[in-house]
Amino acid sequence: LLGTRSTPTHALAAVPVEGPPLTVDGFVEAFLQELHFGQGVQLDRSTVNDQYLALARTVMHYMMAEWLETGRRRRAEPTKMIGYLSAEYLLGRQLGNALLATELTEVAEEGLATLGIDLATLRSQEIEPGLGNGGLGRLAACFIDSLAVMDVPCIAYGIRYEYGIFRQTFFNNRQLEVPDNWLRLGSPWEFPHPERAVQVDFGGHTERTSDENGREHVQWVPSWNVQGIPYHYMVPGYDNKAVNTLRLWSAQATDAFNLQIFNSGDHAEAVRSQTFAENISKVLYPEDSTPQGRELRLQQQYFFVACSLHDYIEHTLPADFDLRKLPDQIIWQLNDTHPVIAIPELMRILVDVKGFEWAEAWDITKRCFAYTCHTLLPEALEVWPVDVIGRLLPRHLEIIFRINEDFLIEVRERFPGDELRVRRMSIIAEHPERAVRMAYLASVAATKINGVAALHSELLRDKVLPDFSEMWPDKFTNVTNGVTPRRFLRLANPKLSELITEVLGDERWVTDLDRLSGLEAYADDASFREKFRQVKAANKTRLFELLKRRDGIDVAPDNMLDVMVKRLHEYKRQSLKLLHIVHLYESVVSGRRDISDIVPRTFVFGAKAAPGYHMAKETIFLINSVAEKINSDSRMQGRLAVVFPANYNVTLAERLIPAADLSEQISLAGKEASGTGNMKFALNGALTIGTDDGANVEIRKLVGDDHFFLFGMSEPEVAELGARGYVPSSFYEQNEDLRRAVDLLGSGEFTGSNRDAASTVVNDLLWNDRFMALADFQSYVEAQARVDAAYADTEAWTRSAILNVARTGFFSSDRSMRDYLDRIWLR
Ligand code: GPK
Repeated sequence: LLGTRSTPTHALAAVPVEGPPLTVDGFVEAFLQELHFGQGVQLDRSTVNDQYLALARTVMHYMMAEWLETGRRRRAEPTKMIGYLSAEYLLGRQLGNALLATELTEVAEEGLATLGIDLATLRSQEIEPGLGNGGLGRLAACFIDSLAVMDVPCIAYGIRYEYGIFRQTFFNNRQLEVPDNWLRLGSPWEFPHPERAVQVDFGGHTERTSDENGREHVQWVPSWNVQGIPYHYMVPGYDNKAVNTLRLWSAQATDAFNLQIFNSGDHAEAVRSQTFAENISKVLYPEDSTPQGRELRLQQQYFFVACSLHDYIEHTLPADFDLRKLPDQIIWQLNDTHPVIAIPELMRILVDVKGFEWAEAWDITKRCFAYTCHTLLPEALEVWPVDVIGRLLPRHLEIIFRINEDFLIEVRERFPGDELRVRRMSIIAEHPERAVRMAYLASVAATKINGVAALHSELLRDKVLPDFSEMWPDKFTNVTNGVTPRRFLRLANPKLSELITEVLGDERWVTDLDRLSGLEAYADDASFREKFRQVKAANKTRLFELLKRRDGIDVAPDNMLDVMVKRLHEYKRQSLKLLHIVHLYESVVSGRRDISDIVPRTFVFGAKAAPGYHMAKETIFLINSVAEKINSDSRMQGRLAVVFPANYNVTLAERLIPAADLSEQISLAGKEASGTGNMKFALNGALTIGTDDGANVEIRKLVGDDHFFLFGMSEPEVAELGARGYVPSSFYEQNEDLRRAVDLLGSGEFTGSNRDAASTVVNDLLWNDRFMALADFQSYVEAQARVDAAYADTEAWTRSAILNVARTGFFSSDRSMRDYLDRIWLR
């Protein structure tokens, strides 16, 4: 492979690079250059897409100068850096953030206007790169934003999926999945570096030889390979001239492999092998919180991890680097178990390729990795069958076995005679089939293991990995998740941002979110509350215009906006929300309650279901069916409405969250690792109705009980009810409201008198209800009544909303990054 290291032209001093001038004229000139010479089109003939691509490239010129300078500055003073390994980055649209980072928003707006172009139109032309499923992928995107803002050296590594998370549409109230061809109109934010391609091997077998000292050498003889082409994305800071790198790998057939087959005359086979190789980065697995044990997924995982380690060791470190010092130079942060195969890969590189003794290699490896767990559902912990790994990565399997052997010796030394414990802790599970427990492999190798919220980290220690925390208590720590204030406050809510800046006096809060506490005092200022309400009202109008344009949905302007947006999963309990809605509807149509007694509400859902998750898809069908019925019932007009815009994504979140009054965070306690949507809502002045779960616990503690609607069982109560034996039907029998709601839902009332269509969900609630929706129903309905009462007092509600904003600065992902630096990365 050519040109893998930069050419040694040390004689040529680096020339300072400057972007175009930061003036309207300078910007317009740069933009027209891009239009003419990048897009090859004159302004009068250009399409919106031409203009969008030219604009993106223009903004990139400004960022590029800072990116090059950041690289130069960092090379001059090398410090330990972060290698963030994540199979997902749910980035959202790039343009708005890039304009913000380069301080070009006004200049671009003005400059484009002189050409008769509307910036907002170009912004809506961008297709967001949906290279992630939900919370985990979005968290990675927030984290790399914060690291750039804090000028911490980080290379984020991942996969450049050709198709991201599917586009959701509804047909007859059911979810249909459409492939997300996000690259089809061009992708201006990336630039490929084919000359830095990395070869990745798969399959084959291993061979052993001994040298004259009797030392054994293992050679992996792979049977096929692909190459990874890096695509670079710039990750700009804010007001600090720092730009980090996101490096995403795209799979291609290796030329040698292709040509050999092609020359042999089998053109069809050559094409087939190319397709086969390219399949590796073809599509994002749409599962969330469930492991999908497909071989292709393991190929994806090893593919990006092997590319990334190679890229760092062979291309980023100096040529003569002493690998014994590797832990001083880098820490690889494993975003869940998806990249855990990096651990045996580093061992393979050190032992087989670089000639290290096993013990020394292990000592190095153990100091290079840290592991973040994002779940509490046991079925979501990744496990790979031994024969799948053996077939795909035979050498890695041997290495994993050896790591396990040494580890179990350590366990036996620490706990003599405790063979039960040895079996429990083994990286290799024996039942139901021999398989590698990736979370255990990560736990054995990692310097630190962290959960993503205080409660989650506690449960991780005590319930998910108790044996490991007993063995290595100091490995375990917590870092509560956070969200980037740039995208989710400054960009998504410009009106609130302006108001905040007005009263705080400057924009320092954007990078120092604790400053929001300065708003506390204004909660008691009636004129400020009035302004705050105007912002919320304007955000609602903006959202409703979008929903009208995007989905043809009409929303009553004055209702309380009650929002539940997140992936569809049983543990998140969209069905509990649905039961509440049906309960309200039923109590009115049965005449037990007058519609005028209900505070007018619009319920908003946004949720994608994994294509193979039957119960989740049936729940979507049921929500849409209930919405259809309620919205067409004249008695409900302007009083109760349910809207479910299709294809909830980052772009829609940015419009929805700033408009919300009430944030629904209603998972069963002990199941939601953290949640991050909950933080975004609070920061934008929505009040939360929620269980004592995930980061809700910390949100409530910070905003105070008076400004948070808590309901439901606590985690210990859930555990206790589970231990006693949970019988959902007994709750159904003992609660008339619940019984009526469940009966109506199951009656066919909402599903065209087709009972079967509702029965999957209803029967599960009655006879299984793993996540105890029926047990929490009464408490939920009571909390919703408290919401109604609170909302009726406009001034008090506004005060609470302001206090939510003022008290949640803690949830900035900048703070999360500081915690990682202090507790895990130890720089
Ligand atoms: C957790 F296990 C997983 C997963 O596969 N995907 C995913 O998005 C989420 N998550 C958790 O469910 C959230 O509670 C959490 O806030 C988020 O990861 C980020 O940590």
